[in-house]
Amino acid sequence: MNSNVIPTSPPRRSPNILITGTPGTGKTTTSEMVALAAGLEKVTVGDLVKERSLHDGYNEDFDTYWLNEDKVVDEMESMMAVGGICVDFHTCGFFPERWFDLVVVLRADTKNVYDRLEGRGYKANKINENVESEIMRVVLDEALESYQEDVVLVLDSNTVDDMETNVERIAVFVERFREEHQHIQ
Ligand code: DAT
Repeated sequence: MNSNVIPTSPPRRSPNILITGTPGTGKTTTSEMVALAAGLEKVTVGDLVKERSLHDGYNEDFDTYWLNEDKVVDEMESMMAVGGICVDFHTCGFFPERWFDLVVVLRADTKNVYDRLEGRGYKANKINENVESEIMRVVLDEALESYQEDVVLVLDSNTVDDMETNVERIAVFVERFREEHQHIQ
């Protein structure tokens, strides 16, 4: 990010939240709970990429699509302008900074990431790449490089208790944001 440029968010009454983290940290589960608890619309970018072909083909080695970032941003722009969206994706640096009022980075212990991805039937190379990525804080560093520090919230996601506490905390943020922005037409 160019630190001389102050991003301007369009006024919105309801916040946009990004929930990011290494695969297996609990993004999908947490964002579903956040959407329910806080009355946000959930957008799982991985599903959108598949459903609307926002990719440049399939990467057989890693069983995943080659993301076309420009297509994703174009597709999401109009919904993000309205506000009230909870986005879930495992990478975060290519989204426009102005889209998000809160960027949550979920972290989990290596063993949990490993077990969760193994349980999902991922290939060994994909599990190892993600476990290494979690150890190296790849997504966390990307978030800190891409967004203002005070917008980034780093939360542990190891236990069900963690998840419930995280959802509650994010829901409180949403409620406060709405109170503070209720005058916006
Ligand atoms: P992600 O979307 O980051 O890949 P997920 O929400 O699909 O992760 O979670 C993967 C699995 O791990 C799923 O079976 C739910 C479980 N899980 C996630 N976060 C958890 C937590 N904090 N405590 C217990 N289980 C969790």
